[in-house]
Amino acid sequence: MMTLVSFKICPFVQRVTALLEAKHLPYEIKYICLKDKPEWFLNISPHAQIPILITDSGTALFESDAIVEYLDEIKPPIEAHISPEQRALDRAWSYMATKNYLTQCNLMQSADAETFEKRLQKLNKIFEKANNAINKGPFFKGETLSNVDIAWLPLLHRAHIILKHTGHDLLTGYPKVQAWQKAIMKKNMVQKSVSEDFENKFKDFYLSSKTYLGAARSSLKSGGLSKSSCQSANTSCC
Ligand SMILES: N[C@@H](CCC(=O)N[C@@H](CS)C(=O)NCC(=O)O)C(=O)O
Repeated sequence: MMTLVSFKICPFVQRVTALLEAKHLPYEIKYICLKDKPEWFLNISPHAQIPILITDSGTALFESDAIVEYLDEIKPPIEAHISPEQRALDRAWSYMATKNYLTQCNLMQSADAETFEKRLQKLNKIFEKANNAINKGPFFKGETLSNVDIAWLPLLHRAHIILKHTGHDLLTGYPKVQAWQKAIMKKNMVQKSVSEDFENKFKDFYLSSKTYLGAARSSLKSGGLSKSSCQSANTSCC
């Protein structure tokens, strides 16, 4: 069976697990601690990054883009009969999401309102592009789920958790993206693509007292956002 070397709150891992789930491919997960990377991992991961997918024949694949393309080679894409042009477009829209996973990680770690707003503007740019590109929905390209949905899933899932716990909607102003997020969140693969304790781990990391969003979370109960309660985040991005 394939093994995915993982870290619980990594969005690059989640895009791979979501695809494995969507394709019903069996796999096992091996979690590592990024702050104390084991020797065996450093030996197989050229960038010392996760995800790493160890194939059935024991080859260690790295870079989530390459892993996704490999999975599409061994089992047909979740959307059948895509032309080469359409596949290129799908990849380009997918890259737009994956290139901004860290933008969202940084945004969520912002320690104060000013930093948060500045970083949000960067993320807003891609949500605006997606909002303009979506036609009828419910998914990015219409009725059928595609690799583009899988690539954006970690961004939309994280925005959903933030809204739930802080009342802060990262997708405000982008109604088509909000509707798309709702459609994605209804899919079983979202929960299956993360560990059972994902939401708690996520909250501990991004919604702690050290972040602006964490302050929003605590003040949601007490009725208002207190900027002065923010402290600087000293953790590194996922
Ligand atoms: N381009 C890589 C990015 C993967 C990445 O940035 N992974 C992060 C975790 S989300 C990582 O392994 N960081 C190593 C570290 O924090 O030491 C991919 O698409 O797989």
